[in-house]
Amino acid sequence: MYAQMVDTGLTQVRKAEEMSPEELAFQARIDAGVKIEPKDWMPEAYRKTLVRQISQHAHSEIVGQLPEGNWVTRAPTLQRKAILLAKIQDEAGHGLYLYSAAETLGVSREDLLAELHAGRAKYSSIFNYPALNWADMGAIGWLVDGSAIINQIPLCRCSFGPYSRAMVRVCKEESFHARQGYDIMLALCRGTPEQKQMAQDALNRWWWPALMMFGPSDATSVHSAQSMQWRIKLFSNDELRQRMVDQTIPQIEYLGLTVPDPDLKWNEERGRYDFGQIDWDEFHNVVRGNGPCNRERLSTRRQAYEDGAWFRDALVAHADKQATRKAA
Ligand code: BYC
Repeated sequence: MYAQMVDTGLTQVRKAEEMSPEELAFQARIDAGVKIEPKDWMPEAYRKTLVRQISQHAHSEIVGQLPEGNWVTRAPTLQRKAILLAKIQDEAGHGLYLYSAAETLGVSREDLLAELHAGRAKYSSIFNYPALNWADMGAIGWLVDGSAIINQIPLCRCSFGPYSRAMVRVCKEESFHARQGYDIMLALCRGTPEQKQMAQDALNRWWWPALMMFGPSDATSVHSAQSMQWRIKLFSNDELRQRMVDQTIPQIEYLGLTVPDPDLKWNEERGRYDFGQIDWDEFHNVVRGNGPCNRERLSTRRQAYEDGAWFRDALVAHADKQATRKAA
C-alpha cells in the first residue's frame, strides 16, 4: 500500500524507496492492521506525531470542561445539574486516559501541562467560544460532542494500541454526552417561542465553529497524508466534516430549526449535502490564540493548576510515606 502513496497536501509522505528496512517492516505491520505498542520499534516521527495529537486531544478534554463548568450552578433543574456534572467529570476522565496514553510514548504529564500553561500547546479551537446561555449546553453536547464522536470512532481503530483502546470508552461516554445535548435542544424546541429562539440562537453560534473542529481543509492540512499512511488518521478532515453535516441536518430538521447556512443544499448526484464556505480566517485566528475566550481559558487553567498544587504535594507526601513504611 505504501508503495502507491503519493505526495498529497502539504506533507511529504515517506516513499518505500526512502525507508530503512526497519521502517519498511513497521509500515508493513501497519498496513496489515497490527497495532503498534509502546515498546515496539517506531520511527521517531511517528512517535512525535502521536505525542502531538494525543496531547492536543488531552488538553482539549481538560479545557473543554470550562465552557460547561460555568453552567453547573445555573442548570434549570436538579436532574439537568446532575447530568451536566457527570458529563464534565467524564471529560476530566478522558483527559486523564489520554495523558496516560501519551506517557507511554516517553513524555511526562507535567511537561505536557507546562506546554499548555505556557500557551505553546494547542487544544481544540471550539473551546475558545463563550457559552452564553443554557441553550449553549444543548448545542455543545449535541454539536461539539457529536463532532467529537465522528472524529473519534475511527480513532478506536487507529494503529497505536494505547490511543485506540482509550478511545473505546471515550466514544461510549461521548454518545451519552451528545444525547444529553440533543435532549436539552428538544426540550427547548418543544417549549415556548422564546425557548425555541434560544435554541436557534445557540445553533447559529455553534454550527460553524463545530465544523471547524475537524481541522483545515484537505488541501491545506499539514499532517493528514502522513498520518493516514501511518493509520493514525483513517479519514481526512473534509470527509469527517462532510459526515457531520450529513448526519446533523436531519436532526436540525426534526427540531424544527433552520441551518445557518444559505448555501446548504442536497446534492442528488453525490448523495450528500453541499454546504457553504468555512471562514478559515476566523479558524486560524482562534488557533493562533485570538479567539473570544483564548486568554480567559488559559488563565483559568493556570489558576486551577496552581490552586491544586497543595493536593498534588499531599499525594506525593502520602506515597513517599507509604513507600518508606513498606521498605521498613
Ligand atoms: N483546533 O494538519 P492538520 C472534544 C491544528 S475534544 C485547534 O489537519 P492533524 C470534547 C493541528 O493541531 C476535541 N487546532 O492536523 C472535549 C495542526 O497544528 P500543529 C479534540 C487545530 O493533527 C470536551 C494544524 O492545525 N479532538 O471533542 O492531522 C467536551 C494543522 O492541522 C484544529 C481531538 O483532538 C482545531 N480544531 O488534524 C466536549 C481528536 N484543527 O500540531 C468535546 C484527535 C487542526 O501542527 N485529533 N488544528 O501545531 C485529530 O483528529 C487531529 O489532530 C485533528 C487535526 C483533526 C484535530
